[in-house]
Amino acid sequence: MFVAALWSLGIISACAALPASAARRCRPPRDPGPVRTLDQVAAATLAPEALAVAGGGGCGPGDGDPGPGGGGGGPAEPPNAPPTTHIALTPATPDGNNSWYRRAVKVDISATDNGTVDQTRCVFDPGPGAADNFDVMPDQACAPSTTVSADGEHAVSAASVDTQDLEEDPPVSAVFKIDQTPPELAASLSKDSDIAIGDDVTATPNATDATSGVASQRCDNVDTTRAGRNSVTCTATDNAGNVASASLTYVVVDVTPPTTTIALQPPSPNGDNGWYRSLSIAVNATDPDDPVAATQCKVLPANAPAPASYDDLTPSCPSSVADGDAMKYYAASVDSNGNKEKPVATDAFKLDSTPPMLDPKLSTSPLLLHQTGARVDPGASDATSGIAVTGCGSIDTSTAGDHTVTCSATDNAGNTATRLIHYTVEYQILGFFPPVPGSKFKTGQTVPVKIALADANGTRISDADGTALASACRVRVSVTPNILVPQCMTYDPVGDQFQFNWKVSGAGPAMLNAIVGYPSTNVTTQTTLAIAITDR
Ligand SMILES: [Ca+2]
Ligand SMILES: [Ca+2]
Ligand SMILES: [Ca+2]
Ligand SMILES: [Ca+2]
Repeated sequence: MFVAALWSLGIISACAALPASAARRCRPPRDPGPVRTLDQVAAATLAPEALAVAGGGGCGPGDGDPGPGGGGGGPAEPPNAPPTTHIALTPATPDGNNSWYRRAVKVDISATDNGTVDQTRCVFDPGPGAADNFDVMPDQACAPSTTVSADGEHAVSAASVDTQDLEEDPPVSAVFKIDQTPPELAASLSKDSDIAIGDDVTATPNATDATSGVASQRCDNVDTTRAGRNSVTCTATDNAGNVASASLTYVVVDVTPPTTTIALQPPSPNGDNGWYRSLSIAVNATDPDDPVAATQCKVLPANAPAPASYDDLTPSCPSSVADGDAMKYYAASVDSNGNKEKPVATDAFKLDSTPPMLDPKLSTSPLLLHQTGARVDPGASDATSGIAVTGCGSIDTSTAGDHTVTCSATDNAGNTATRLIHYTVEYQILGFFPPVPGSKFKTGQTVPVKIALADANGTRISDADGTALASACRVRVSVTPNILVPQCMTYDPVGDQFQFNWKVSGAGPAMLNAIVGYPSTNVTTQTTLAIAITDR
């Protein structure tokens, strides 16, 4: 300004004394025009048209050309003014957040002048002092259009000179910043191996951004509710608004085996002494994570070694089991992910569903009419819980013939068996009476065969009974072998005896038989005598 003012005032007339660079800025005008006062120069300096983008001044205002107020007579030539350089950015406003561009920026540099622009210089991202004025900028014409695509904060400065060597000062400048690069994610999990179902696992994005910095970052929740391969997505946004996302894969492992339950039905023993008399067993398995693949079971005596795990069992889980004392039912399951239950579930029971066996036997055989002291042994046995109570009804010998008695037994589980048996109260046969004992039997002779029936005490039966038995042919005689088929004997109420007159036949040794039969039974009472039959 001082130098320019001196020119205007004619105090110095040339730039010969100045350095070469300054000489270009300050070459004297072709037509210096009238001399102006300092006040006039100051007024020109403040004129609006003299202000460039980033201010005016320098040598420009008042350089040689007459100012508005200058000149004496005649029309005034407008004063020369330095060029005005324009920097236009495209897009005009940043498309990202926080004044960041998220794309390349086109920088258009142009200049206007009241005369003719001689040269426009520019410098991108200048170092310190490299854009202070036109002269320090690279001595080459600035490209009208430059596209800047590198991430980072950028500055561009430009200034022009007109053909009259009037330089724009200070230069115009613009700043802008570009971030086209999304953040980088290095997502991590709080637990990245052996993740079990239900584990509390979080994902962290660990985002970084070299240019504009990370504005926000987050990860979705890590789902550990199911076994298997899964993924979680993390996202980050930089301050320019670039978004990055990353997916993190993880594997959730099912480490929980199924739980098997054994349900006895009924739930508590339905017999005596802690015994079940009937039992069904329901086995059920559940798994909190995945399907139950299989269940295995085994039934063993309680004192047998317990199976340790699923593999020690067998594929069948019966709902009914065999009788046994002190049994244990074992069950265990495996899930679809291969987790085997251990230890195995177990429940203990003792089962006797089988009534006792009865095999009654008379203490006395044969059993005679009016015999005393006779009884029946029930012959009870029980293989599982054992006999608790057993017994039979009393034996009735008051009448001859078929009778029944009932025996029963109860095992320790409460199972009861009864059995009705038949027994026959028999007559005692007295005889053979004379003449049969010691006789010789000759063919063709007639021999009276005589017997009597009595009770256990030897008391003969009543005539009424004897007559009835005879009429029913209950008392018979036979000679074996094949000599005399059984023949009805008659009753003699006077002698209280039965008789059959046998006309002897056959020859050789034979057996004489007296046979008493009873209604409703095949039981007979017999007495026999060995005889010898001769021809004469
Ligand atoms: Ca000009
Ligand atoms: Ca970025
Ligand atoms: Ca499971
Ligand atoms: Ca039993």
